[in-house]
Amino acid sequence: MATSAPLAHAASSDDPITLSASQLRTMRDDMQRFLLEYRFGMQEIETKIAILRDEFLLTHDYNPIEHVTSRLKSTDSLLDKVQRKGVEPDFASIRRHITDIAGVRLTCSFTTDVYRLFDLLTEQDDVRVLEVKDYIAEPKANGYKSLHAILEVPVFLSTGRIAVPVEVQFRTIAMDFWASLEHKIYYKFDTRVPPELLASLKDAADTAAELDERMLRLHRAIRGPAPRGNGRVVEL
Ligand code: 0O2
Repeated sequence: MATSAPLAHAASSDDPITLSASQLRTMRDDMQRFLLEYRFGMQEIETKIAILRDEFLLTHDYNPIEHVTSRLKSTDSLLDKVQRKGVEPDFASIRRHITDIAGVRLTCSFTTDVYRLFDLLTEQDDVRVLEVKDYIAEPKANGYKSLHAILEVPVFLSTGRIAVPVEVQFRTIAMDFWASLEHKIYYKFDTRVPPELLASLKDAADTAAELDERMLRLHRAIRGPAPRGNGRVVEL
């Protein structure tokens, strides 16, 4: 695939253009191949998480992961973002500027597990951390909490090694519950959410954070200190 091949004019111009069936097929194939690389990157991260979960369960009789979901951005949503961010509509520019084409969301019971999993993944020597946004330490104004990381992993293709960025979101069950409801409300009101609902959502985020703290205290009372992935012992 030509890495700087333009994505026709779909994302940059409103001018009507005429494409032959074979040009359209080539564009579709290029896009599928481009997205496939991200699917492979996502699978690499999923495998790393599955290994950590299984090994943790076996070694420590404890599973720090509640559930894992993954998604590849749809072509429509990718092109929307390309346009919104003013990115040049060619594969090389998209690769450089859009880093959440592949996304993995990892939900844990406790905030301590969120950071433990973050450490265990980012300490692996084939993982490169491109960016970290800690919305748990510094929640967004609306109450959103999650730890975001863009992790670059190697993928080995028949043509050689490529590095693929994957956005990994780490959060607790309570944070996840809140975020999925907030997401639905945001879409239902087409981003114009009534102020009283926004206030109520913020209030719910505070309640969720309080629940996280209380559950963690209870968990610590039951289990006591727990081993960290690298053998160090941390207070849970
Ligand atoms: P989707 O469909 O979940 O992928 P970016 O636009 O990504 O370049 P941004 O917004 O600074 O830049 O990135 P950030 O802060 O890392 O957030 C990216 C993703 O985090 C979002 O992806 C959401 O999944 C989630 N997120 C961030 N803020 C909020 C929030 O206030 N509420 C909820 N519910 N989720 C949030 P997308 O692309 O919006 O959607």
